[in-house]
Amino acid sequence: MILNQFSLEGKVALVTGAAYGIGLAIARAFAEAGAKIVFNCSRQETIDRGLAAYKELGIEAKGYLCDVTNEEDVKAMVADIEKTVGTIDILVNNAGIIKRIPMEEMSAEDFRRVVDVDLIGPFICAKAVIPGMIKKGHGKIINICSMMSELGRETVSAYAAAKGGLKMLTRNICSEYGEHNIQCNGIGPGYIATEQTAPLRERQADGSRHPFDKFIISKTPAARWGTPEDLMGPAVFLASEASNFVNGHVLYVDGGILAYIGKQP
Ligand code: NAP
Ligand code: GCO
Repeated sequence: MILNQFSLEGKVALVTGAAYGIGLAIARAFAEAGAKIVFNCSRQETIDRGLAAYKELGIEAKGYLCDVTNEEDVKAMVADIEKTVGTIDILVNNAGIIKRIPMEEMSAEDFRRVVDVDLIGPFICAKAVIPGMIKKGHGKIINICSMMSELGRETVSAYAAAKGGLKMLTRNICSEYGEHNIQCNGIGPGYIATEQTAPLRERQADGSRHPFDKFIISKTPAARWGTPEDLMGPAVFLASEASNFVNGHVLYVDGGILAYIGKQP
């Protein structure tokens, strides 16, 4: 039965940064497909917020206080998960930050921090889970990329560099570990209504829509912002056996932005 291929029954899924936003939606989808959920954030208050959200949803999730840029902490977290929950079958590198600063005003420290979280963090997390996946004979790694894995725009130089690198890290993990039945793919969300993009959608003083909000609507064939829920189905597909021969691919879930020149003003 083809639908059985989409089941995550009995799988252990680690979704980084999954206290709210895109990560919470993906973890919720995995739980509904049968997976056990583990997540981590870098602040205790976010962990607490996430645990309350999962409880509200009736999902038993385990939360870890762990900054994805801290390799020792990530290794300790993965070891504890393997001991107390089980070997990780699915890793979603979702945790991420953005700094919107014109390049000539951005410090190297700011640039480095964004790359640290958005690119080095996924490397550290993938490196920590791969040995268990090899032993188990299978694994799924999903890297949350971005429109900025393909396009640039003003003020997001660090983020675009990191997300472009994350696309290539995705392809390299595919290349290096495909023979161990590990599939590594990316999801490239379009513009999604979360806390991260809230500043781009803020109502203006006169009550009108933010100029960037109007811009994105004109650049999206779907003529709307995406929601975290739009990512649930694609994530289950890439986490399940239904995608066992899909590897090194970035699936853009963008309402058609990358295909569209944009509506004439
Ligand atoms: P968000 O609302 O800002 O949530 C980010 C999550 O990551 C939070 O739970 C945050 O918790 C956690 N996090 C941040 N730094 C961390 C670190 N160093 N270690 C561990 N956890 C960390 O983001 P979102 O909009 O849901 O986006 C999630 C992912 O999708 C990001 O990778 C983002 O780049 C990507 N994305 C977003 C969009 C969009 O339009 N929203 C589009 C494309 C791609 P703490 O702060 O407590 O650590
Ligand atoms: C921005 C936005 C985008 C989205 C997303 C688009 O400032 O341009 O934050 O970068 O977060 O990455 O796919």
